[in-house]
Amino acid sequence: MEKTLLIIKPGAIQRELIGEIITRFERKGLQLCGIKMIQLDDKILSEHYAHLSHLPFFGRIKRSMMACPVIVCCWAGADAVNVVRNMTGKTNGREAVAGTIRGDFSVSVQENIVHSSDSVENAKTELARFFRPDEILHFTTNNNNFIYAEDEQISNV
Ligand code: IDP
Ligand code: MG
Repeated sequence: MEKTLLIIKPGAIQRELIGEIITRFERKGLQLCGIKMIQLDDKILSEHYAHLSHLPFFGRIKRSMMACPVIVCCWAGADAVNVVRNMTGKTNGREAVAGTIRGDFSVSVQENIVHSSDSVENAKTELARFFRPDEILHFTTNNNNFIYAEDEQISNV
């Protein structure tokens, strides 16, 4: 099954939204196959947010992500990257649709609760950035026949 990275950002840790966020993905039918709490540093954030390095507030975005530990999760499922991205919502919490995580819990562009990978290729790079291979667990759950039709239970790593 496809895998993607979700980061529960410092704002969500401080606002005690960890359980709420994890519950959403569990209830959707995605499988949690890696999770840990870590303190991010400038080096890993400079890599992770390299596409924003030209912005005048790049330093501020990184400081916000270092304000306290975060939780990094690996979620697996059919089309997991798109499914998680759609459940995340638009970057700007004020524009994100209600029902999405950002639409329900954020009124900010920067303080937008979670990060999720935006493409299958980036998901692979980002998972490798935050997890060692042995921290992603491969195991079967016994409810897959009720979550997917037979032809949807594809193994696309
Ligand atoms: P994404 O998280 O929706 O993929 P990106 O453009 O990749 O959005 O930006 C990464 C993160 O950087 C955002 O989630 C947000 O926290 C922050 N960010 C992006 N653009 C802005 C901005 O214009 N102002 C403040 N923070 C921003
Ligand atoms: Mg992004």
